[in-house]
Amino acid sequence: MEKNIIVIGGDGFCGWPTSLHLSRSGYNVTIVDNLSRRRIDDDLGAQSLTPIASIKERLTAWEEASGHTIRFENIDAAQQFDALHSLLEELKPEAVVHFGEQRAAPYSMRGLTEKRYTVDNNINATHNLLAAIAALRLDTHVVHLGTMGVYGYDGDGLEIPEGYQKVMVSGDDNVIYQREILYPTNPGSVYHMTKSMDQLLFQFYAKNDQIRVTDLHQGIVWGTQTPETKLDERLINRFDYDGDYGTVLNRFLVQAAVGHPLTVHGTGGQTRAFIHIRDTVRCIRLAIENPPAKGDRVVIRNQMTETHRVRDLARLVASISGAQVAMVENPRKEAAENDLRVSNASFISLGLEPTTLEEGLLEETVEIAERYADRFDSTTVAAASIWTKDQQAGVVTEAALLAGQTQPAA
Ligand code: NAD
Ligand code: USQ
Repeated sequence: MEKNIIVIGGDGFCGWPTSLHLSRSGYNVTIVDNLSRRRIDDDLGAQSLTPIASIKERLTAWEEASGHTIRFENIDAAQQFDALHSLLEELKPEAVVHFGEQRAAPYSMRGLTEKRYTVDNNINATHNLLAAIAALRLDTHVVHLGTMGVYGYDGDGLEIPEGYQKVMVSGDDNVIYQREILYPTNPGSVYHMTKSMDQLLFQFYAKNDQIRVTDLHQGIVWGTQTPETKLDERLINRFDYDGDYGTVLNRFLVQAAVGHPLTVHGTGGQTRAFIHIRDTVRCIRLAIENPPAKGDRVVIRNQMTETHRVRDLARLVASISGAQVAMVENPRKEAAENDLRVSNASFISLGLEPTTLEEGLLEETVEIAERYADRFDSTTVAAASIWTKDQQAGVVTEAALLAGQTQPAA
């Protein structure tokens, strides 16, 4: 009999290709999604560069292309506890992959409504899932998509471990005590803060109810397609490029394709971790296949393959495309320059073979950014969500273009 898997947030950028990959790998997949992300797109007046089909069309296309069926349940995991509880009771899933959160840092800093929504939605969704599994006494493995951003970005070169840190504490009796603690969190937005809070929920339920949890601290996902989403045009994945949901590399690629200057925030000295969407879906399958034992502490794996400095990415994209670079105001409150070294030993030891930027960049430029360039809407590009009143929106100006011509050395 096929094993049941629930994918919460299975209509989203990471969740959709993951659902297809798991379905093709022989799991019986049920997507839970309240389609909130599609509604937020409408509210923001921003649409995916790629034309994404409705969830109904997507599921029909998948059945036609692969012969597999995926069930869909429109449930709000944060608000509809009873429906979530009933589904878990019915399916008794082997694993629940939890992507169902508001995931944009800029959106979470947009205003009071968005801050409160992000906290309510993300914390409630995670807690509802854990509380339901505990109440039903299921042996379900929870695989959660967390973020590298919980560690913070004021790094000075110390390698970030996978979730835990050994520390020595000097007691008032002058004895040195050893502890292994969650790596101290240092979130840079309300969104990243919710992921830090999720960690405590997992720690508690793993200890109290022996729920098996894997928390994946994922870097910025780039790329669009996976082997499964390429099977039919109606299966195409979303590609966000607007000021709130567009992530840096995807934004630079489409900006280059349409002749818009590349919007580097501040000095572009921010170093971040990246992973291609194809590797995201593989990592999630690897995580499902390598669960912790009942009673184990939460397994934390860093899900990233490369680190890059933002201005180096801009330089790389500009050198391929001839795009101009603009050093715009940084709308975020973040370190202007940081180093980042991260251990990803856990996935490499499980057999992950990373897709590098070098291999994937051209495909992404030609097959996505250039192909769908006519759908680009320049009015959604500026990053307008500011972290505090001291920051300014990331708008392209003459001064920003001039600064782009005289960038600091690599
Ligand atoms: P996304 O916005 O494309 O997808 C999230 C999906 O979850 C959407 O379809 C949305 O409708 C759904 N959802 C949100 N709240 C829900 C709720 N209460 N009930 C049911 N469904 C709900 O985001 P994504 O890029 O696919 O990210 C998925 C997860 O991965 C997020 O938790 C995010 O924090 C994490 N992550 C993403 C990235 C990235 O670069 N995209 C990087 C690291 C971690
Ligand atoms: N940036 C620019 N120019 C742009 C857009 C962004 O310079 O046009 C800069 C930002 O200021 C930031 C860096 O690029 O320093 C990364 O920003 P991002 O929007 O690409 O990524 P981020 O806000 O960190 O969030 C994304 C996902 C989030 C996930 C996170 C992983 O939206 O869900 O958790 O990546 S991580 O960054 O590792 O925490």
